[in-house]
Amino acid sequence: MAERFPHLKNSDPEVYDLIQKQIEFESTTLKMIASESFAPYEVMEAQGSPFTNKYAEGYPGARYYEGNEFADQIENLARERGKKLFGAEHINVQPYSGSPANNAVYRAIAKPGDKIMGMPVSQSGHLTHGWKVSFSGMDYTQVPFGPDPVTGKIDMDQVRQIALAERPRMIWAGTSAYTYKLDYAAFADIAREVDAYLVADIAHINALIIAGVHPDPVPHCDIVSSTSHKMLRGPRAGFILSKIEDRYQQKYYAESKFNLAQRVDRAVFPCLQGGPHMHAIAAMAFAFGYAMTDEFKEYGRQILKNAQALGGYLQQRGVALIGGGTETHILLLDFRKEEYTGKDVSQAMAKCGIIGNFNMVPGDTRKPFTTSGVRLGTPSLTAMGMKEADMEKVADFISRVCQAVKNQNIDDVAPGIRGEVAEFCRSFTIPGLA
Ligand code: DSN
Repeated sequence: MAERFPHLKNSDPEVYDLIQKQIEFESTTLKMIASESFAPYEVMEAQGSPFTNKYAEGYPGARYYEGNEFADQIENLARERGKKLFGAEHINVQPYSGSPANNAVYRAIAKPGDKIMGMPVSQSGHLTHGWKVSFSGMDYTQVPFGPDPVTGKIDMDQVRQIALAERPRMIWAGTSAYTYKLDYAAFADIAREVDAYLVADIAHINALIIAGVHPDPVPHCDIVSSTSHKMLRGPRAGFILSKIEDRYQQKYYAESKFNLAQRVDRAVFPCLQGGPHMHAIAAMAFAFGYAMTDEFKEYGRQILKNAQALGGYLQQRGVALIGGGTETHILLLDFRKEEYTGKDVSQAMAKCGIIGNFNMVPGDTRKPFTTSGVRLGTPSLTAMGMKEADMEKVADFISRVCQAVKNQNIDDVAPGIRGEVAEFCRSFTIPGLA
């Protein structure tokens, strides 16, 4: 295989060296951060293409710069593929990432000060769903809901009661550390009952939806936002799917001449962003095309199978899980009853080459910077080609780390486990790295 990054190697060995180190790191560790996977070469090639040079403020056919013949074509290709992939009426592919996409969602359907229902970060939600230190919690008033502290599952009756009492302008159906499927039909019934917009944030679970192993939010929601990286394996960017017409136009936007799709577009540009990242949009076009293949759908199904197999093997080895397993790509290891914390375990895992993150769990009494949980996901392992049987080995590594944390001898055992993990990883072909 031809040498990669030859120009960088010649002109900037310092940057080249760090890229090589990252490749070595990613090739020899178990990447189990639930929001990561492996982008294929094609995504990296498209992102490294001359589209990175192009200014294209505006939308296809209506740009504020000349020379956009091919930029228009690539953006239209991404839009057509994205709409087809998700069965959406409208798509905007310009958001720079997930948080800017969600910022645009607010601008399209809410006004500063409006009440919005979302899950706090400490209860499996996302920063942009109204968390106090994010723009979303500063500019809008979060009405929180969250999983039951005992079961770890959202109680839809409770969601309905809160919505009826608070009458929010919008409801976020989206999570970043949740192990159950979301019932979008039930969310939609509640939203309609209180005249709220329903927005699904599917950044974490889009491949599961594409693979048909998670309910599809598109028929039920006014807007669906997402990133195109994470398990979708595209560029680090965002996109927004929406209906064209606004079901609440008369109620909330009677004075506006713009429908819902137009308001989403105007919220992205010119309200929040300038020039779109055309290199990311080119990569998104590829990623949407790839996500329509049988190979990708099989990957989506296998993510779930691997997460469920891993959950089973971990519990056999005495590692407790929130909800006793998973219906998604995520496992939440539960250390609420232990003297050690989620942070202790995630740091110990990292010493052994198993990369996850410490995370609050439902009913957590510890602080966000220590936590009682560790969040793990299976997209990256699945992209490497791992199957259910491989999860036994992964569970074995993780349970040995937990035991070492308990025995307070992690520094003694870490080098040995680290070596075994690296050897195990080398037996797989890693997309985009091999
Ligand atoms: N920060 C991402 C995650 O890890 O879940 C979501 O944006």
